[in-house]
Amino acid sequence: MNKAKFLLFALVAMFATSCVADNVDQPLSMEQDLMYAKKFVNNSVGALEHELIIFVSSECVESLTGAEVTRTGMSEFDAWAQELNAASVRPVFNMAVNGDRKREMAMDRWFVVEFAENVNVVDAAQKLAAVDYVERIQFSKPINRPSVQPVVLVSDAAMTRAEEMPFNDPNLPLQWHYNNTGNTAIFATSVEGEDVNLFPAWELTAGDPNVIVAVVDEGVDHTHVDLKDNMWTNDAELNGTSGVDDDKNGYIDDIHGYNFVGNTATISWDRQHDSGHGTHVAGTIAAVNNNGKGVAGVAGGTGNNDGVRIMSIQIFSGKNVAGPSATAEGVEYAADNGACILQCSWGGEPGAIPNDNAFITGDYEVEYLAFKYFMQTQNCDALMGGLAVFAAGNESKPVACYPGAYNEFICVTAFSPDGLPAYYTCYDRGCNISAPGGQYDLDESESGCVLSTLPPSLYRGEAYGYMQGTSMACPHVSGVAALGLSYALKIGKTFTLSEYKEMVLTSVNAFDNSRFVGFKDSPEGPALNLASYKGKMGTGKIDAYRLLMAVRGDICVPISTTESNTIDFNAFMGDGKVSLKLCSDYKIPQETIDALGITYHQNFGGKIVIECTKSGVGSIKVNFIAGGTTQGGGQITAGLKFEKEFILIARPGVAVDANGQPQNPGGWL
Ligand SMILES: [Ca+2]
Ligand SMILES: [Ca+2]
Ligand SMILES: [Ca+2]
Repeated sequence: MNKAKFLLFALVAMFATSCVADNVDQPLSMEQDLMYAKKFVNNSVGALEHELIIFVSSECVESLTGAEVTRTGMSEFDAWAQELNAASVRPVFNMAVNGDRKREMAMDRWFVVEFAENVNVVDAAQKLAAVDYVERIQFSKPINRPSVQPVVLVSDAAMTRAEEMPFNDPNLPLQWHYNNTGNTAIFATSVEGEDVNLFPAWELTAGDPNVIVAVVDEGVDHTHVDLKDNMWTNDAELNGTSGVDDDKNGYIDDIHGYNFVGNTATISWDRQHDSGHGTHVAGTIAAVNNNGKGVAGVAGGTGNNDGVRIMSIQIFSGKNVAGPSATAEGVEYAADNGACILQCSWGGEPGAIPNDNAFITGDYEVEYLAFKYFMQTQNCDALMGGLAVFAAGNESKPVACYPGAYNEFICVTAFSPDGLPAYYTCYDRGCNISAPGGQYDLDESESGCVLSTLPPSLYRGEAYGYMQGTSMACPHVSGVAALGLSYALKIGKTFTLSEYKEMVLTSVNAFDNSRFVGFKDSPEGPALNLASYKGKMGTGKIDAYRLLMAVRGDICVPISTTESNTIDFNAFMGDGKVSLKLCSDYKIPQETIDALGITYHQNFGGKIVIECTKSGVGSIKVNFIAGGTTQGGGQITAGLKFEKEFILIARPGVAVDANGQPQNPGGWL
């Protein structure tokens, strides 16, 4: 039992004793105290004082649904509601949509009780715990909202040398996070290739409108010139009657999502204390590509209305945050209205709550149930479930924050343009994968941060700007995951959620451990001791092209542009221990030789040596022989010969083998 829980228990016991005289003839026994305490899902520290969330026995669902809070017909509950001046009781979840499946998950048994004014919620909960058919009570504790300070990109600062770029968005050359050329004007210690490897991926797909990503965040500026065409649109509402729930999904006039803070279809993004966080995150996933305007998004299409779609699930507004039941409702809405990826750049403080899954699934029961429902909902033909992606947190602690830390969500750490951990990123426990989150340079210049869309109405008409954070890394992973699903739709593949998570988590470039020595200076706070980050940033750095190759079923072989590579292709076949012989003949297309700047290649005793100079992707066809032998020139004397194509991904750094382990350079000699 942790300390917070213990304190609550002590408090509960005290209240139990003090209210005994009013309600029952006999003092409560120790057993009864324990029974009541067991009904509390979480502790009350920081809880909202105008609501409680309750889970009731199945027999009273009907009485509580649609009833006035003091006239449910259940006398104990009505008496309690009258005493506390409760204002309403309503179901948390929308049972009008997918009701059967929700009932199977007991989602119909969760209710929110709201009070007319603030009450002592511990007192209220304690009294409610005495009601038999109230089985569990969750204190309503809002999550922390992310704090960021964007730097606005003034419009005439846009780059003009976009002609060599795959798309014509004028600021795309500044988006190092998609294609890092090692430009030291962007970041003093920039390293080529430290990006999500987007350009070769875009040659295969740039999105699909059937993939809908729910941005759970501040409201997304759906009027933004570089976002509006990629907004999810509820056509029934768009063409429907104002004030009427035209599609009968339980929400009136919800055209691009819903505002779960204000419980209104009016999504907002420029209230006082808004930062544009939701709009920035949305732009990374799906700013409209190739429209000659602003920036590009990871899965923003090719300019032919073919980007993935953004649904705005607003849970932050100004200083206000949606409580747990409204957040749960938002996640449910995303599942019920077509989203297959949940983009969540927020969470609690790392270390403030124990990162143990029983705690998470137990103490945040109503939100967890909504996430579980989302993960079990199929909205995309390519994915049998829903993928939830979270930011790890910006407190530079060796632990991720909840909910990202939970083992069914993908939790994202951040690296900077030098390919090293960003100075603020959380790491280690609960962290699964890394992506560019950017950072201010030592001279505090901002171009090493992530460039995306901002609401112009919040920034005096400027529509683009820089932000740094794991919040900015997270949408790179959601965006790449959305791109992978777009490609899967294109080539007709379908994956289970588990398969797809594995593919995302392993479609990475390894961190170069040889660089994790000494200290990295940061523009704020203490220098990073790099050794403590070694192997703790997640599986590696997300690579869009690799994910597309994984979707296709092709094997990627990482090679170094700075060291000689001695590649044992056998290690990439089967479990790496298959008895195969590599034939001496192999083919590297001229295209690949040019793209990677290959200066040397040769077969030496069953391994192929490749030396190259440029970051990029290419391919090689090698021949294996099963159960036979070869003579010189690749002639088979026995056995079965087959050809296999591998994808080569060239990046600077240590040459690694199939397991991401450093090779022994020169070992073939
Ligand atoms: Ca509606
Ligand atoms: Ca309507
Ligand atoms: Ca654009």
